[in-house]
Amino acid sequence: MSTMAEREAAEPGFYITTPIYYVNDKPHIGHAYTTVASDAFARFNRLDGKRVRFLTGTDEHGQKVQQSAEKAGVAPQQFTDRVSANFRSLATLLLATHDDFIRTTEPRHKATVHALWAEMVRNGHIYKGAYEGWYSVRDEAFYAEGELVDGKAPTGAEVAWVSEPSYFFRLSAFTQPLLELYGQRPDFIMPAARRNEMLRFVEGGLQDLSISRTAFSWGIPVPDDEEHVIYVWLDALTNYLTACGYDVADLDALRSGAARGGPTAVWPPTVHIVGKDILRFHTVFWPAFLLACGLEVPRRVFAHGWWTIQGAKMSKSVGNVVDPFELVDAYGVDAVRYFLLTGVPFGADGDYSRDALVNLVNANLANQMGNLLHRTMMLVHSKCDGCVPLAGALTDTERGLLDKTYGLLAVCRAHMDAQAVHRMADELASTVRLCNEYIDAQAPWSLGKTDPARMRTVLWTLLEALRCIGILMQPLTPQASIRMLDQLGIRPSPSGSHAGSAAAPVDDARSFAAVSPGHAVVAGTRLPAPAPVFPRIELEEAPPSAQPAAAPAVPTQPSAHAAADDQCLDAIDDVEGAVREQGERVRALKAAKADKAQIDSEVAKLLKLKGRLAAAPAN
Ligand code: ME8
Repeated sequence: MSTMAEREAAEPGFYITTPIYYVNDKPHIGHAYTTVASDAFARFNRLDGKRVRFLTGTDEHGQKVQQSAEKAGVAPQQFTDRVSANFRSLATLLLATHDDFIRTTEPRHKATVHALWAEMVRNGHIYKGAYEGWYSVRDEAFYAEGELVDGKAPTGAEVAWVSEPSYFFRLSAFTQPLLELYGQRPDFIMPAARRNEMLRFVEGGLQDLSISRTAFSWGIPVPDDEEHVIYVWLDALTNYLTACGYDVADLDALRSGAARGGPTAVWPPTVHIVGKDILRFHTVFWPAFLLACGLEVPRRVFAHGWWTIQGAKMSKSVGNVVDPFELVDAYGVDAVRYFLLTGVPFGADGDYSRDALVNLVNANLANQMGNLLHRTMMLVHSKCDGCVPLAGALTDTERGLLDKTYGLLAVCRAHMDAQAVHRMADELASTVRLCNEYIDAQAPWSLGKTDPARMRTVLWTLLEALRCIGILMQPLTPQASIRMLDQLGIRPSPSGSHAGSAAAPVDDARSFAAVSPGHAVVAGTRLPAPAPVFPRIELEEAPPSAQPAAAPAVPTQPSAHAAADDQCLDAIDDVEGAVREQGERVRALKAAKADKAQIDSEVAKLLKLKGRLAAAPAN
């Protein structure tokens, strides 16, 4: 077994960040989305043995925040303290395993911003002039005349004419270096469509960037010129450096790579996860600032898509903002995480609806995963005294199922390396479906009487597949996965921690290294009594949020599942045979004391089939 120090030397660090959120307003599901996705990547890599550093936090300076504080009638610091605490609570509620929560009003951050500024001045990249042009406070962004659409920012935000003295960053000098960067590193910006957008933007040529404001005071002052506050995006982007503990004294070490062996040892970031709205700041300004200081640029910036409500942007004035606190309260954290992570392909836009959430969670978690676990556990308790049974010889069927299950880790890793978390979830869901087909085909409830040895082999195989699936589900549904692994008797080693720790629990029975035959479930292990792990969501009358109740579902698996079920029923020619089969399925589920919701759903299908039989014309 390797020591921690050996592992640190051998393993590259994995440094992942969310944007730091503006504290002008309370969090909504868009913020929850980025945090949950980043957490899934952080958890995955931690469980996969990497030294992970996961950073989130709040962006607290700038005109927008100052105006919000004025509107609330409180001092900016008091205001930011209050709103930042909401974002911190949200991260905790979502079970985010961040190692650090940075606030840009902290002294450590001011030191790093000043260090970066001084370095840019030293390298001749900053000069003083005057800015005349359009500025959007909502976007905290400057816009060229040609970018405006109907007198507004391309984002739809209001703009105002600004004319003030300003420091400038020589962004124009970085047009070529940035194009070279994009050319040499095709996966620096992902997804590819976003990369092309940025490429076109930079190919158009870059203007120097105004990096200070004088119209308000809520910001980090420019060193030696306190009339100016530093542009909030230069301030904000620097948070990724601040959190590594670097300040002015460390820049040289960071540049030469000498800091690599130090305790932080994380620069450059592996991936910045951002929404597509802030891609330009992260893939044009940020790498240019870093190049200007001779620092390494991040390895990747991944822009995910945008959640809308019935196709519209969430906005308080429309009253369609989905509150993540209410959502978690209504459905539980695992359901919310699972929906956000798998409801739409990561990178694409999605339309939020409560029905889509409920359908997806009920189809994939309650009906498939929960039911498989519950049926297996019930049988182990009723037929094997609650102990892992001893497997006999495995047939090709068992070997095929288990090979696929052990192979999941490599497949999921490839998906997660490309931030395709939805694909990882699909892989797990399709393996669960295979397991359900296997249990239906093998019918271990009947084997108990006819061939108990074979029944034990089938149940052992299911427990083993569930063990691997439970381990791999942890990044998606951490709380339910703990309950699932507890049920399966998979104990974490006392030193293995999965939350908020850079330490990689590689020797843990719940880490990904355990997704292998060498860690298989052991016959004779006593298992706890079965208990529901993935509860079914029953729709209440009122939606939990001020959102339209009848929003169309995103094109997700649940509706596809429901439709597929209906289609199957409609396409049956031999209705009588189907009624018989369905009756047997219901009896088997009852015998296995399966989940009530699952029995009800199968009974509903039976009734539907009987209805069709009754309605069929007599020959
Ligand atoms: O831009 N759909 O902060 P911000 C998906 N402070 N994601 C959404 C979303 C939606 N409808 N709405 C918000 C800022 N997000 C800056 C960042 S980083 C150095 C500074 C998510 O509070 C998404 O990640 O406006 C988006 O990029 C981010 O919240 C914007 O948060």
